[in-house]
Amino acid sequence: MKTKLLFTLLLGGLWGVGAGEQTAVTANATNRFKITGMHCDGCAGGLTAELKETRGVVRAQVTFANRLAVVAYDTNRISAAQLVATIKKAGYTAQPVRP
Ligand SMILES: [Cu+2]
Repeated sequence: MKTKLLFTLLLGGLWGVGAGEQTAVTANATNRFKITGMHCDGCAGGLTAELKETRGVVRAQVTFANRLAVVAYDTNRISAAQLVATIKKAGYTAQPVRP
């Protein structure tokens, strides 16, 4: 009984996530930002998490080794300038890297 309930919740959760992704945010742009102010991998991990929680961001990967943030996002929900502002709010400086 308990197992069945758990299974149902799990299935519902998975389905919910899938459905949400289909209707919600679609990445139509990817930008790279040079980040200054990071001191370690922890900073990069924290900033990655921060970006992933930001509305309109679909994928984010910040690496400390090359001080780079790669962000895939939905331009209907967030702009490159807003991404820079988000990174600044997290305590770092971001400069867009021209491809
Ligand atoms: Cu750090």
